[in-house]
Amino acid sequence: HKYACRLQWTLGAGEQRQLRGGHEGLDIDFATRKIASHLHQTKVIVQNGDKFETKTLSTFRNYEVNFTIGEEFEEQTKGLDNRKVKTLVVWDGDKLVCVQKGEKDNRGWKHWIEGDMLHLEITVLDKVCHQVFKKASEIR
Ligand code: 1AG
Repeated sequence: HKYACRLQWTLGAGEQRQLRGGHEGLDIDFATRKIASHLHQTKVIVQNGDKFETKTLSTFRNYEVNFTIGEEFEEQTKGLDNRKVKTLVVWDGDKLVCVQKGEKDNRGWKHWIEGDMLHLEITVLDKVCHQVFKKASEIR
């Protein structure tokens, strides 16, 4: 984890396994849920030591969040559910684990890599969404 690298990954529709209700758990309206659940997303992660810049890109909306491992910060989930949360990201072994404290309990995500695949598990309340991204490119 100690080197600088830029990784880009793509998520195709159908590679997202959702135990139904993740969007509902965040109070996302029906129309937005319909669009969001069929999106192809691209995840761009730039790591420089403990610092991460992440971008989630799609034709519908983009979401960017930057963080430093072990440093809590205020995250505004602009364009997602538009809430304010206190976010902390740490390493748990080879998993990047994020806890988002706020109005919604048990909220956060985990990232890990298996071969050419980037996994993302997003949780809110008792809902879990598992996304699997394929590696698109790597530039060092
Ligand atoms: C995230 O990734 C979430 C990134 O923090 C967005 C992925 C899924 C959507 C999450 C919640 C649903 C809320 C609103 C739906 C509306 C629009 C969907 C737009 C999706 C593309 C941006 C964790 C980590 C970030 O990778 O570093």
